Amino acid sequence: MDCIFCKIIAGEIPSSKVYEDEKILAFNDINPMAPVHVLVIPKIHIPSCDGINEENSCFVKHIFEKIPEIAKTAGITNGYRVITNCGEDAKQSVKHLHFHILGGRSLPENMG
Ligand code: DGP
Repeated sequence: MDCIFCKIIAGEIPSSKVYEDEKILAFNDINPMAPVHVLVIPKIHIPSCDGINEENSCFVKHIFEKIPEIAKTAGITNGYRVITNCGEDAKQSVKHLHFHILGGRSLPENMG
């Protein structure tokens, strides 16, 4: 499958890893929008939020259970924002479900 995040999971493309376990991987975004900008992805290919279902939602549950630990590991101490872009209007560019964790400074109020 020609998916850049599946290639990162497989180790075919290098990444700056923040956290990994059997279900998920967290790594630094290549184009950071904040001092801390981590992406958290499931280790199975789910194209976007639209692809979440009863069979795979355990990966999403696990991501949210681990986000506080990942944010702390990444150095965030004073709050953070979690964002996922889904589809055209949201400008989703990588078609593998991912959650952005943004922090490390006071973030703008306007989200679009
Ligand atoms: P989105 O626009 O929500 O689909 O965000 C995709 C993000 O993925 C974007 O912030 C840049 C990041 N990204 C794309 N390719 C790579 C890559 O090869 N390595 C890393 N670390 N991040 C990537």
